[in-house]
Amino acid sequence: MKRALITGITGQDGRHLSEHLVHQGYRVCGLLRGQQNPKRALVEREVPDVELLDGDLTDQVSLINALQKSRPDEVYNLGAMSFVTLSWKQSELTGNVTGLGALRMLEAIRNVQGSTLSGHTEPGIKFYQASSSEMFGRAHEVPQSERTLFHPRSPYGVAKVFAHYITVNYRESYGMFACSGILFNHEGPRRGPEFVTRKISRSVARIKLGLEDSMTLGNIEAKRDWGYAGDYVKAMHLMLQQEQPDDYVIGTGQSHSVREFAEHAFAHVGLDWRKHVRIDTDLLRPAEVDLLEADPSKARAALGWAPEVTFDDLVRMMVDADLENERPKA
Ligand code: NAP
Ligand code: G4F
Repeated sequence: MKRALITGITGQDGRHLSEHLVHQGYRVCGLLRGQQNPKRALVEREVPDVELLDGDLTDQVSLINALQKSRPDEVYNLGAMSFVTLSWKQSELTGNVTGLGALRMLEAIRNVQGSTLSGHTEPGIKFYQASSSEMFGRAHEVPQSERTLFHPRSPYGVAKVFAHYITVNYRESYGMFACSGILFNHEGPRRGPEFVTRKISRSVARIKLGLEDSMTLGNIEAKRDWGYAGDYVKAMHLMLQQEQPDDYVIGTGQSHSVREFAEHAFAHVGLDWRKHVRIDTDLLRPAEVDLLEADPSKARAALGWAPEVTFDDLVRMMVDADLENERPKA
């Protein structure tokens, strides 16, 4: 039985990935932070087979302990402060968790494998780093591939660039089996309500049910390459099953604006978005990422990976799930 340790187990991807790995026959451990983490119950309910271990990406000893307890074949580092807007307000903490957290985990792996600073690590524990299309930021070309220059536009993006390159560096310096998945936006009913897709699907449901009348948005012209999280975690797993470690762009290859997402979501319940959406300039970001669109051809060719859920399916899935969540219980 293979074993995996996942950081960020309480997040959208952690819950999808742990489900996928349990289904593949893995024994899965998840790193849980804090003494009263309110999401513990959610993970226990959704993925009861996962064993939760205490730890925090800002505390290296806790990472070493978690590795010693779980003895994983594969580590998936999904833990991060992942909300871009918050990264301007808590930039130092973002750098510490999202950037240095990856370095701490890589060093913890070297520590438990008994390697020295100058020595090469046996490619024992395989490592996956959750890199992000946010690293492309003010994108130098469209679409973006593994060869596109990075130009991050937020403290979050900058922290992810550090985590990405330290992963590449540990692969090159110590021979570690370390991969980065450069994932474009992926969503679904488990998406946090602070992100724009879920904010829209939730508001659409509440407006349809008569619980609210309107919602606010910031920059509705921003374009993203949106896919379904359940599809994307399969690519993470596939990367660690290859002969050689490498980095891969994961996305659909199609982009849509926030405006289009809202249009589709309101239309799905028979409403006109223009009657319910107000623009709030306070929601604009200090520096915006205007257009992200993936070139996932390397992942298609090398991993045999392709997304299954279309943009239209994704919007419908999220709105339908929120109609169910928001419907007053009898
Ligand atoms: P998410 O739902 O925001 O989950 C983030 C996870 O990180 C949570 O489990 C959170 O735990 C954990 N975390 C936060 N601070 C931590 C700390 N100090 N120590 C340990 N864990 C900590 O994010 P997601 O959407 O699942 O994304 C997973 C990863 O992929 C993240 O690294 C994200 O940056 C990256 N990514 C996401 C996307 C996307 O579109 N979803 C695209 C590219 C890359 P708590 O619940 O305790 O806060
Ligand atoms: O949904 P968002 O907050 O996601 P963003 O910034 O693209 O980041 C997400 O995807 C990244 C991958 O590229 C991940 F690495 C990251 O962790 C996260 O998962 O915003 C999407 C777009 C932005 O351009 C934003 O300005 O939507 C625009 N937007 C317009 N109104 C809004 C809103 N975003 C939010 N969150 N809330 C609004 O009201």
